[in-house]
Amino acid sequence: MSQSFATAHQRAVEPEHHDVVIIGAGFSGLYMLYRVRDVLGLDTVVFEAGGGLGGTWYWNRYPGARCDSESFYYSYSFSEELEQEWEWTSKYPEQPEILRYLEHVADRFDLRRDIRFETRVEEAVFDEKTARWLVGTDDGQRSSAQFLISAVGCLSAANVPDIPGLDCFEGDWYHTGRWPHDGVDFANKRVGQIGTGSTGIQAAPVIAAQAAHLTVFQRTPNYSVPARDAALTPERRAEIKENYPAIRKHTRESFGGFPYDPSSRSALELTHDERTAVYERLWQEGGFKFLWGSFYDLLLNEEANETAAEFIRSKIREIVHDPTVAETLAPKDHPYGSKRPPIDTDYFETFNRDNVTLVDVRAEPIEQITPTGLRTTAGDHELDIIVFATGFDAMTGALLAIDIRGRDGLSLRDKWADGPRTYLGLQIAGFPNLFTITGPGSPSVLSNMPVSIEQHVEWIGDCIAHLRAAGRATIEATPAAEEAWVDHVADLAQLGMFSKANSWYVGANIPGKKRVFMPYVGGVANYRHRCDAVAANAYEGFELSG
Ligand code: FAD
Ligand code: N01
Repeated sequence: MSQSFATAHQRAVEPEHHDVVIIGAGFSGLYMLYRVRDVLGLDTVVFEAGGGLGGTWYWNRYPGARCDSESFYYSYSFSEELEQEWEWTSKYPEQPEILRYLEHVADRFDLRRDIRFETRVEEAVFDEKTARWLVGTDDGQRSSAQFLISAVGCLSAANVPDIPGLDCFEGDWYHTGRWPHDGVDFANKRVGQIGTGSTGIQAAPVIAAQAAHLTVFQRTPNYSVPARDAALTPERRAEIKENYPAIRKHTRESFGGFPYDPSSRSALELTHDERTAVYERLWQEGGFKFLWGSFYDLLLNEEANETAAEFIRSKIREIVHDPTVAETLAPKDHPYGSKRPPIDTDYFETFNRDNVTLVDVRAEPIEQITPTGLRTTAGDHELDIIVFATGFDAMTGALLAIDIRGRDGLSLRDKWADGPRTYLGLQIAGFPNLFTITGPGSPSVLSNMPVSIEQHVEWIGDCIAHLRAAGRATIEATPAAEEAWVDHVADLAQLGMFSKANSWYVGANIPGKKRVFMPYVGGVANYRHRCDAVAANAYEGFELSG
């Protein structure tokens, strides 16, 4: 028996008993709590490692942090009253506003009383005799529950790369996903930023405007399209509120959870000039419509994709004055959209500033951090502050940080050693009554996430209600259903552009992580229908017992 399994059983304290334990109090955990406590009437507790609620929006307080789904659909749809009373100020609100929204949700539905903050779940063991989960937290407590629901987030386990010398750095360093609550003063500082993903692209323009000097260390250049944020006028807000039922229906029945109709045209059926006119219009409009609303085949056909990729490169060359810097910023080694595409506010323009330097760490790799800065193979960069915009151990990192043991002491870490295996991204064979909101094998990070989160929460809530009504104690994915789903997810991933990049979708950003494409590429609407059909068909692929 493993050390951890023994530890959970041997903790001296008597466990608290609940119907449901939820791990995490972000978008997912908050709605899950509402659903099982207020709709189903179950005794529920949420454990949250952070000092407050909000998940992503609690932790990511870096300069420039904001959403890139538009606020009117980057929000919950489950309460009409909530929808009608909340006023978003802009298309892409900044982190404080999104956090305020989630705090409002928690207050409105009186959620805080069942959330234990600053409480990290360290282990969870399924006790076969009682068919209950035994959950151990870092405050030494243990809890038992019939159902264990993971709402730990796909992008919550911060990744600080193991660069030699960080311990000896005499300046300050920060990871964007663990940003200090009272901010960072960049005035008169020489700042180094490692990373040019969505986060780095949001942070660099804001840091550059405050710091004495910003050096951006880029490993992979990124395709980015302007966000063109704008305030929402009272008329626009009224129009959105009036149309909410249709907007929400649209998002649920769409491919990516966005309320836009995908284009029915191929990029290859237009002349070069006609196509460029489409790209130009969407570039001026800004946001994700460039990807979703231009041509249907950008993520399906490499030649079509290249037309969009080349358009973005041409824009980078137009914006950035120094041709060498522009060429370094222009991505050429992966298709557009094969890595999570960012949108930005003045990212490429930032490299025209006198106080900004771009360092290509593929040409001159980082060797080490020194007491006074960062050394690449080409020389030393003196720095007062290092910002790690280096992303997350995505999709599996937060879940596997917990020692989870299913039937016969089976460890989830062992089970997933060669990549995550789930049925529908919702359950794992060998781990009865454990549900994973936005788990690997579901659309999750390939969608506007609140749509996928709500779908999972509602499916799980309905499933628990079904079990209780039917007098069943457990539900568990069968190994055969899991196997078939894993194969299906992998087959779909081969079809488009996604397998053509070293992205965090495949775990390529974490040294040693098995490369497996983790999200489900089949789209939000298909996926929803599949989950609904499984439930309607007596939970096909699951075994219900007890
Ligand atoms: P999270 O918000 O990550 O919450 C998980 C919570 O679980 C965290 O608070 C964490 O502390 C807690 N937790 C984890 N492990 C434990 C443990 N062992 N014990 C206790 N607590 C634990 N998505 C979009 O669709 N559109 C966007 O515009 C968008 N913008 C984003 C911007 C940023 C900067 C980032 C990082 C992500 C963004 N995302 C966006 C993705 C975003 O993560 C989701 O939209 C959503 O917020 C996820 O909610 P969640 O509750 O599932 O997870
Ligand atoms: O993380 P990332 P992120 N040496 O992994 C580089 C969501 N999000 O925090 O590409 C040098 O994308 C790494 O290089 P490479 C969104 O889903 C949304 O930016 O691996 N560089 C890359 O440039 C997003 O996709 C918003 O070669 C290293 C960067 O660090 C997800 O969160 C805003 C390195 C990491 O990019 C993660 O985004 C922010 C090393 N050792 C985030 N290790 C919205 O606006 C890593 N890098 C919605």
